Amino acid sequence: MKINLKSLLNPQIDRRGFLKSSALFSGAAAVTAGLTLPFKTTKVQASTLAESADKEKVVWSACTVNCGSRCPLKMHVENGEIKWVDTDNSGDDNYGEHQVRACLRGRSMRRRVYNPDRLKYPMKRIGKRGEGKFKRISWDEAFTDIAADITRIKKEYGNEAIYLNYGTGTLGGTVTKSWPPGGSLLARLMNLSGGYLNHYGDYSSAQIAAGLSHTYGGWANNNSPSDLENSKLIVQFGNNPAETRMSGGGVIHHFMEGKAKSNARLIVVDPRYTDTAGGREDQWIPIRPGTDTAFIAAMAHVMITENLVDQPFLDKYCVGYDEKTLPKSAPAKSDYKSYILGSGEDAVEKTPEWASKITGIPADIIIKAAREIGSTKPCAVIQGWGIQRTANGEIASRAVAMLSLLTGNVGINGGGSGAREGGSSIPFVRFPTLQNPVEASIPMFLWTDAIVRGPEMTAVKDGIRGKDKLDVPIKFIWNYAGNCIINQHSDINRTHDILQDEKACEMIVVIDNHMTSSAKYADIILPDLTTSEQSDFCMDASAGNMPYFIFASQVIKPQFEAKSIYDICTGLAEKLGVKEAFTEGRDQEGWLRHLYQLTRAQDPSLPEFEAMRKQGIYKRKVKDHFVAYQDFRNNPKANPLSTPSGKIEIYSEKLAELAETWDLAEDEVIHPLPVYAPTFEGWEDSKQGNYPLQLTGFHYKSRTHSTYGNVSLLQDAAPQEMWINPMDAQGRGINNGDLIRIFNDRGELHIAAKVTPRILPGVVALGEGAWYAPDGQKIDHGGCINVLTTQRPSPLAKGNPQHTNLVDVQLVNKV
Ligand SMILES: Nc1nc2c(c(=O)[nH]1)N[C@H]1C(S)=C(S)[C@@H](COP(=O)(O)OP(=O)(O)OC[C@H]3O[C@@H](n4cnc5c(=O)[nH]c(N)nc54)[C@H](O)[C@@H]3O)O[C@H]1N2
Ligand SMILES: Nc1nc2c(c(=O)[nH]1)N[C@H]1C(S)=C(S)[C@@H](COP(=O)(O)OP(=O)(O)OC[C@H]3O[C@@H](n4cnc5c(=O)[nH]c(N)nc54)[C@H](O)[C@@H]3O)O[C@H]1N2
Ligand code: SF4
Ligand SMILES: [Mo]
Repeated sequence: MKINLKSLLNPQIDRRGFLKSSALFSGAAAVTAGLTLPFKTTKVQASTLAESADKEKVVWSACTVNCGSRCPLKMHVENGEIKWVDTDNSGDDNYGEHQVRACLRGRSMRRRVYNPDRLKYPMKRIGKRGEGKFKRISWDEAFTDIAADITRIKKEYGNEAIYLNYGTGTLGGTVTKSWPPGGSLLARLMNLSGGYLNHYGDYSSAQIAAGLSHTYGGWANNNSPSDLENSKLIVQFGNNPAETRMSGGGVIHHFMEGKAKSNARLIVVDPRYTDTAGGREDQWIPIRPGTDTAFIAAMAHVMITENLVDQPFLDKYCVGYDEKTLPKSAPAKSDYKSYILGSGEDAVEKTPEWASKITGIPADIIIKAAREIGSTKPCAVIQGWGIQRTANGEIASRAVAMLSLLTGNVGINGGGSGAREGGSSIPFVRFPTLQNPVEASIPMFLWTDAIVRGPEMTAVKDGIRGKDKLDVPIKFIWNYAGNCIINQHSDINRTHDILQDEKACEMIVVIDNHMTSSAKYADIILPDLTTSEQSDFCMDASAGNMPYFIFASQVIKPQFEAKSIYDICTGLAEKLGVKEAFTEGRDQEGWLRHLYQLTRAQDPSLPEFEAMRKQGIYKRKVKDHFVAYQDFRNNPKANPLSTPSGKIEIYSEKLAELAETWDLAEDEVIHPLPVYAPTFEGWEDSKQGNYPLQLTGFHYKSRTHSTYGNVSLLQDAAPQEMWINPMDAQGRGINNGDLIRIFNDRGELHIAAKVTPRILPGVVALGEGAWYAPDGQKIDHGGCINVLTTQRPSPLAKGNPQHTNLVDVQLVNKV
């Protein structure tokens, strides 16, 4: 079988070109793709995996990046060097016990381990922040300097000035786990040394976590994707698992298997024709970014006026659908139905014609979709996180759930809640990181603000938690396995300016494998081991109904002078006088054995430690699909939700209270109902200012954020380019492949254009995570979207609206 690599990574719109997911992820497909990658076709049985004295040995490792999946890698080693990489090919591959096959990124791990960008030694900055000029220092000097700085900053400002920045590069590890910050070894180290300023929320899901939690109480769950085998209709909002949940263990595999069994129809709502649509969809509904709430309101209008709503469900389980179930504190006519029918406060009827103008979706399509969703049961409504990584993402996330509520699909097989896919996992005892004595916590997105104006930041204006306001600005940043100092945080040029002031944030320590753009802003760089150079337990991420975990064993010796995070923290603990408390007398292997022993004590059916090391991956078949809120559905009195009312809150009293008490700008909306509200840099704004195009971002198969971004083979297979509709391109004289400039008041980048009808006119799109490559004139040539994004946070979560941007585009050069 000969498969073209480009077709693997770029499934065609054409149904004939459609590839089944198992082919996409099959080892055979990748190894015969005619790559120059070090892939081979040799089959290695699990039983032969034991370390042997032979020239070649095969060791189980893993890919632990934050892509929403988690994959075992089988590293083929000769004379201490990784020669090639393959993946899980054990068992008979029946669905439910299927092979967890890595995607092409994981399979190129060798190219990250031996990358020319690899950090080799501890280094100290000698140029300006960002210049990338460093000198080599010893580990002892690095530890001594860092410990001295921690001690000084603690004394001058207190522990609240020491911040653990967001970083998800090793999210999947146990010892190496980099996020949440409180789960990392740095947290353990700092907690033994007086604590640190924490953050809450994440760049992934801040808005949905803050928004949809008011509907369902706590983190909103959804059915496992395997349960799609019971669905008749699937509606995906801003969700692209074919790129964002790749691999044999990921959501896309369960999604494909489930859909194949049920033959459910599929509607994809997205400004882009995604790879998930890619021939699988029955209908693609392109939509203007940030306008889903209007589309949903209009569908609600159709469902209400055509009697398609599940009134008994809404009466029994929900608060505030109509006036009957409004809480006492709510004003008259403040229910959802009144809002839709135009008898509420704004007196606007949310008709399909009204929504059509806002969303760009023709009214007849809105009507047809509403009828289909309203009359096809069970219907699974699922949202990705693209829709909520926007300026009003909190509200948008709540709006999507309305479709599941209006149709009574919550808590049943084949239905769902409208949240992101759920799944099951195997409970695993985590590294104990101890209690943080510092109670203050900031929204993760506002760390740059906390450097500039920390003491001005309050609970009601900036969402500070744990106290009413911050007392000190951030003075020290730990940045472990993260590229959010620059590449992944919004408005790179603003961040650059903030970090130029060495009296503001006084110390930045970056712990990474590669010389990233963030590392270039470090005062001290510490080179970490890759997963291949150490042992760790690695947990699955979104595993449908087949949870698993991986024992990644050390494959090769540490490269250069790199040290593991465990040894780095131990070295620092010694300087800070807390070594014994930190290690408890164990080394990394000792901790792995200890944590696994505790895990096995709670679940003796798990294999023993050495057996686990040998078999690499442990999978568990779960018979039943996970159905979110099933207990609540079956008996709401006995199993109330954790919302204030115990019910599903369409009208949230808590949000009404926050809307009253929080300090908001005029154009910021917190509302008890999921109402449509225009936002800054939204579609309405595009009609007024200098920037007529909405720029939306997406997570790209070429990389996991920025990780793997320096593997040239992957860059070639799925190049960085900006999507633009032929209508927008024509007016600007742009043809496919031409070099263009994308710009707004915050920045400018130059990149090739992909002229394609796969995107709605008026909207352009760029994959996030490309490596920032400035030319000294503030123009980026790497295609890093964050030179264009804003640091203005969303109203409720104070989260990153990184998919909400206005830009213009011009031709630079013809190809
Ligand atoms: N504009 C825009 N920006 C975005 C997003 C967007 O959609 N649009 N998405 C946001 C989201 S959802 C997220 S989660 C963030 C992700 O942002 P980050 O968490 O910063 O993710 P990465 O860019 O992958 O950076 C991970 C870093 O970890 C390093 N790393 C990998 N493996 C190891 C290891 O073993 N040890 C160490 N020490 N380091 C390692 C990598 O080299 C890399 O520098 O980006 C956010 N930024
Ligand atoms: N290959 C790969 N996989 C990844 C990652 C990666 O970087 N690379 N990152 C991982 C991480 S940390 C995360 S958080 C997830 C991110 O997962 P998501 O947030 O779900 O992924 P995105 O690609 O940002 O957004 C999904 C889709 O939303 C669409 N979209 C954007 N704005 C709107 C809107 O207003 N309305 C609608 N209806 N659609 C909209 C985008 O076009 C995109 O196709 O992916 C994970 N998986
Ligand atoms: S990037 Fe994700 S899907 Fe690809 S190999 Fe790594 S864990 Fe698996
Ligand atoms: Mo994320």
